[in-house]
Amino acid sequence: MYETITFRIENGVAWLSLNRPDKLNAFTSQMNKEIQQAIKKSASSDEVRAIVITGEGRAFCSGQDLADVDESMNLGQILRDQYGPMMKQIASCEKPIIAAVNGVAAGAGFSLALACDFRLVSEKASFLNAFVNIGLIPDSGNLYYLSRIVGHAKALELSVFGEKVPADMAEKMGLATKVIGVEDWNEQVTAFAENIANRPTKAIGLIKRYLEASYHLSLEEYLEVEAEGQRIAGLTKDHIEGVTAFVEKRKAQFIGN
Ligand code: LHQ
Repeated sequence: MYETITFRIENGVAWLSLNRPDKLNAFTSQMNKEIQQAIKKSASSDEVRAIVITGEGRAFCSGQDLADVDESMNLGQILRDQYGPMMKQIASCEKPIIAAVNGVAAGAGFSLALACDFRLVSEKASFLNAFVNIGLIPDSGNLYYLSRIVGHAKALELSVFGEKVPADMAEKMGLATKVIGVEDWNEQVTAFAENIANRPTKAIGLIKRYLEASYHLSLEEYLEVEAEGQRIAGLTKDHIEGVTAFVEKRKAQFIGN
């Protein structure tokens, strides 16, 4: 069904893998479309409680396929039509999304990793804000997320110099949730994703929503929407289960609702 990605659901986790390894998983409009279809399916499926985005072969994603770009194109329109909707979809998805950065993440591939909620980073991976090297500005939400994650000064530095950031440096900057050795990669990524999938994922979705909202609201407005969020969380079975398990001194069994 998919031509440029692979997609499967296993143990509550949707696994979405970019699948153009010869081009280091560079984005085409087809790939962009398929990623959005897979995220939409994951967001609406009761079977899915966490989503992993990763890449086949030695790269995570090398950004826009440069062989697909020519001078006549309006890059702004490509962003409005293809990349913007994908980034908004990731931000508004009320399920945790993990980027399993198996190799280099460059250009919009870096932006994709930044837009995810967690970044598991292979020790052989790197991040590259490649845009400036071809005379462009970081796009697909890159500056928005990068400055929030690493701070203004580092975001500017990475964007202006366009140099590779290896995994150990990425971890120091706060870009990596965790750096993982090559030999443990599959095992640890699976364990991390399944651990998240077994948490109260409805509450995690609300945490995503309200953390993002906090940047755009006054404290007074924020406290009001937060109260609504807690009202919703308070109605979940997971809330009752969490409190009951605490009182009964046992491990809670969450269902994501
Ligand atoms: C590629 C690519 C690639 C095609 C490697 N495309 N083939 C832009 C415009 C439009 C609107 C929307 O917004 C954007 C956003 C962007 O993403 S702009 C930034 C685009 N990305 C880049 O500028 C990164 C370009 N790639 C690189 O700098 C290097 O390939 C990296 C550092 C990622 C990896 O370097 P190496 O490990 O040395 O691999 P390589 O360069 O030898 O690449 C292997 C193959 O993959 C090679 O093909 P070939 O047929 O010669 O084996 C590359 O041509 C191909 N490839 N990136 N983005």
